[in-house]
Amino acid sequence: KIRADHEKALEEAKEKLKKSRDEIQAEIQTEKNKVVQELKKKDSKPLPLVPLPNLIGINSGEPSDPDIREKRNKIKEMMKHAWDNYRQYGWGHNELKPIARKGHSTNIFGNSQMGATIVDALDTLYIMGLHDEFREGQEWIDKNLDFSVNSEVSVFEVNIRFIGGLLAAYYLSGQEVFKIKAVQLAGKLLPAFNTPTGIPWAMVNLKSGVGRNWGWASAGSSILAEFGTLHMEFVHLSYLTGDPVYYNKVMHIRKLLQKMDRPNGLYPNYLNPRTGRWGQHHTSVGGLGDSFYEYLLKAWLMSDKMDTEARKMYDDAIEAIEKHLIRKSNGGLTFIGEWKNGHLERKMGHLTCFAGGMFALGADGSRDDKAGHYLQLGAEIAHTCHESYDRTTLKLGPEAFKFDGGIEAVAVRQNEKYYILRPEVIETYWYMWRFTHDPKYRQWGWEATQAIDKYCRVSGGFSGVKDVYSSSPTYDDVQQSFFLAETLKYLYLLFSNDDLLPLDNWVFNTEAHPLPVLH
Ligand code: DMJ
Repeated sequence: KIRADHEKALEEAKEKLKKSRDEIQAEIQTEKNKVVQELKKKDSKPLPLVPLPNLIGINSGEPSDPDIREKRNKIKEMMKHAWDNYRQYGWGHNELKPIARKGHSTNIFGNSQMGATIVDALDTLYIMGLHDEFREGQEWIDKNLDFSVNSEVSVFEVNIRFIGGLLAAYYLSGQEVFKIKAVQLAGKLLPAFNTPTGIPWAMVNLKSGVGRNWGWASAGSSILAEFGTLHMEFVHLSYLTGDPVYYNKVMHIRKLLQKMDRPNGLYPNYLNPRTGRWGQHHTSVGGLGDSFYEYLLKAWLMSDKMDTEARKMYDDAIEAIEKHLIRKSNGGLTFIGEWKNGHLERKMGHLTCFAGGMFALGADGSRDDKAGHYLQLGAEIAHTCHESYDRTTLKLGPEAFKFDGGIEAVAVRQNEKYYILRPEVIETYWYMWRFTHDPKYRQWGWEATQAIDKYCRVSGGFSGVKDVYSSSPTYDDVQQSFFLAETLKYLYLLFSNDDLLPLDNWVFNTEAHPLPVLH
């Protein structure tokens, strides 16, 4: 058979060589056109008509108190400043360098210009009523956002920022283009799940589908917060396409995790996708772990509280976290440390501060009716994180802060003193505000707004700062896309009425993109 195939191929080659150069080129072109047509057919396969979930609370949320209105307008003005400068100097690039006034990108977005800031900012623009800007973004996405690129991207980042951003823009505006793009992109991520265990690779090449893991991760592992932060978006993708493939992928991950032994009931941050074994026994509610816990809770909320399996996993996880990682400092500040090979590191990251909001959000429905306890825990974390801001010169929080000896909520290492426009502390203020209406959360949110405007604003946008303890900080010259997606959105919501995106009907993904509850 091999010989016969070989001879047939030789015959064909001989035939081809008899043709003129032009004829051969024309044939190649015809073949190419056929492939393009096929691809188009595949892409334009219409999505099924599904009933839209209950989209309640897409309104202006305008507060009646003139002082609150003024603060909210200020936040909207900051959004406009961030957007206009990106529009002028970084349009189409992933992010903006506000001082160099040019585009910026990092390896999480691969090597192509995917307009990360546009996609991440869309729903914030919409909520703030910046409709011209929203339309500009939509037009760019329609004409330019193309996923057939030879580029290796982070599966997690693309999921939370792009798929989450596109889905939220679709639900808010009803514009089909966002749904279509989200589904096209999701198809490009699926090859990342082709591993011996079904635990996806951290990165995938959008064109070839080849996946691999970060070189720095323990023993070739995938990261808990990455493969564990796909559920919300993937459930919506299955809902909108009628194709269970997305749902099956994330449920497979869940089932696999359920079967595994957990040291002290804690989930390690690292899991090897080839062997299915844990890597180093490090556990964190901050970087590398954070949104895995968040998505267990939100899976339950997004299912209209039907997904009790997810709720149970969340309850078990936070019980172990409370037992092993949460402590009170000598000065009475509650903090969440990190577990490293059998000992507790008394250090908390800015990223970990999101947990205050998570505890409050999960209070209702908690095991043994400990709602009061978890709301209190949320308030204590909010207080600690506020202290981490208040104890700096710029009144902006450091990346990580310690609780050791006499040190309380202060960064020690020089490389942990930066603030890169992160949202987590403000996110927690907003959730605490929604659940308690204690005015201190608006006050703390306003302090942060003023500090960002004073120390991070430059004429070309907003920049992170390298040292929050220095009175003359230097800039890192990056306007992160999550500043527009999350930080400014949470601030705006903090000064809006609660009937704008009520939490009974919307669940925010980990990049602050609201997705409706699927009743
Ligand atoms: C965001 O991209 C997301 O919130 C993610 O879950 C972790 N943190 C960054 C912003 O700090």
